[in-house]
Amino acid sequence: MEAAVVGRPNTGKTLFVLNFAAYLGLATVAVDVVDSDGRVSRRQWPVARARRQWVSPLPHRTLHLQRIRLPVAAGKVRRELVLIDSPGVLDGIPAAEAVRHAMALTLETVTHSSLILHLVDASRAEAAVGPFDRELAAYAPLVGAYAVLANKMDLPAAQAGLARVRRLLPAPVLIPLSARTGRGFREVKAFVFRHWA
Ligand SMILES: Nc1nc2c(ncn2[C@@H]2O[C@H](COP(=O)(O)OP(=O)(O)OP(=O)(O)O)[C@@H](O)[C@H]2O)c(=O)[nH]1
Ligand SMILES: [Mg+2]
Repeated sequence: MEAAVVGRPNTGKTLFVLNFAAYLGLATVAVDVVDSDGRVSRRQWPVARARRQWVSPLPHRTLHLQRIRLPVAAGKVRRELVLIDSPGVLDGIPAAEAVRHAMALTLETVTHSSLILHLVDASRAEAAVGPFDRELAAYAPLVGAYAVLANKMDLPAAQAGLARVRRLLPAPVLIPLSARTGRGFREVKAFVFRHWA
């Protein structure tokens, strides 16, 4: 089962994926990094190291698709969940070619994903939702199971942002989340299991 984790830059996609892996009990993550020519390199890293390396306050930290493989147990059955951490998508077209290319990878991923987790940064309050978010909210339910994750709920401004997300994004499922504290992870896991394909 594959789930795409998408959103604007800096919304917390990478921190969510890594901390969700830790929540599922993993100390080490196996990550397939897909480069721009489609070549895949496998890395096996402690979660803490991956966090230091891949999570950044600067936007456009993730420029490749990173497939994080997570073994999950459902009763006696062991299954694999692959979370696809994707480059953030801007509202406009950026000048830097590497960023444009990375954004295209994300858009292509969305078109063939059976499960889409859409992160927004609720702590940006009035700016929590942008044009890309609205487009994605209109399109994603046509291609797969879809949930909006309103992230950074541990920050004070996020309450206002959450209200705005509720008002502006017509998502069937909205989960308040903190990739930092783990709030909402249980609900995300239940959502993924409900839609296991
Ligand atoms: N307080 C708080 N900070 C968060 C949370 N999630 C992410 N951050 C911070 O937000 C910044 C961006 O996090 P990333 O996980 O790198 O964001 P991203 O969406 O992967 O960014 P790109 O790869 O550039 O698209 C980092 O400084 C994180 O520590 C959260 O739930 N709460
Ligand atoms: Mg990232």
